[in-house]
Amino acid sequence: MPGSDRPGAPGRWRRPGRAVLWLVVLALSGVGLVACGGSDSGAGSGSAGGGGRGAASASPLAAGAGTAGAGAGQPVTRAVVDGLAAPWDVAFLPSGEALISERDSGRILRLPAGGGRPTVLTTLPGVLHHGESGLLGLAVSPTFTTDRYVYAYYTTASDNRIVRFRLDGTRAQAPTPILTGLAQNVIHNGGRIRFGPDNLLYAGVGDAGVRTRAQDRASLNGKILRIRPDGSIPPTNPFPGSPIYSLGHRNVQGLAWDAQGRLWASEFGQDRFDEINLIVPGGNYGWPIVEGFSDDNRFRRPLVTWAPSDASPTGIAIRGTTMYVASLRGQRLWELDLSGGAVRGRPRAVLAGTLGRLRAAVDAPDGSVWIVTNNTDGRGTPRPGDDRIIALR
Ligand SMILES: [Ca+2]
Repeated sequence: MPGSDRPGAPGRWRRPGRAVLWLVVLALSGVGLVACGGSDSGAGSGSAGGGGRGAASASPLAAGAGTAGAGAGQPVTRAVVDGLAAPWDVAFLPSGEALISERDSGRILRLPAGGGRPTVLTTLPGVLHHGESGLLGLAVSPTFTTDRYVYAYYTTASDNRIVRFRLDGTRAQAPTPILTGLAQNVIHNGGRIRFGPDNLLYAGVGDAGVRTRAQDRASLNGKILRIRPDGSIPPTNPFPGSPIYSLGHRNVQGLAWDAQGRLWASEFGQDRFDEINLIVPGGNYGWPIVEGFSDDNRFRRPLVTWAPSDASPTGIAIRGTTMYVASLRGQRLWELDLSGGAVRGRPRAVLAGTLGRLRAAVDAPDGSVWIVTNNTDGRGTPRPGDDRIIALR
């Protein structure tokens, strides 16, 4: 794959003209558009440049409104848990219990298999929450039954870091850092961590507000990283001696693999184009030289883009041939059809106007996809019961 050119032939979702058309279609359809530029907070600068953005509309959407090919109803959902405080990520233990990170408190909650009330497993030491930072991603070792390791990505006063700790019975042991020194800021901290099918740990790391870092191979910011479970560098990484797996990223908060073992990532745009990318080792995804589509062959093109007001995509999950994209400002779940190996047709919006901001989509062991809301972090409008997790069947 490293020698290949672009992922797939040009198609309707790979052309800027189509993307602009798409914005216009959404604007005309009255989809809730709020003009403000692109951190994950939705509290951005409101800079100009995004065509097709109009006034806000709070009206709920029918499933798929504004999308071609709509017509199916809302998905069947089941309430899993509510009353959470700024939840950010979920990881499952082999027992079926779920671990939930709380961004601001630094707590990891433990939810019984099948539901019930969560208990506090541990509070990670030194977590600093400011702006978008704090306790972010979680991952459970793919060999947990033998090593008992849980992984977390969080912000401290001096850095963003990845730690791991052993979970012995109901007790969390003291965490050990495995990767430290990632620049942190109030914005663009990345933070999603996931184990790949190669049993290596991948991390989306934001540019932390300094855009030039994304093209700088001496910086680990603005990258997707890949490390061994102990933090060491795999000899098969694309740049010898470096944890960098791909570069040119602004703020990646979604990582998922398809049935073919290919890595997909979501990325927040500045104020023009959010992106879904197919990630290849050593690939350069353009930021900050290019946002969205470009004819510059140094950079890989996204397979899907949105205006940040329609998406601001964070966590993603893939189940079968469907990708689920949790959207913050877009306040909806986007579904992408990956059958055929690329993105087929247009993304379809579901759950729009029903749950508010969405922070994570997680593939659950029971075959459902868990969706984590994000309305209690100071940027959203909490509803009764927020924040919550629902299961999508
Ligand atoms: Ca890009």
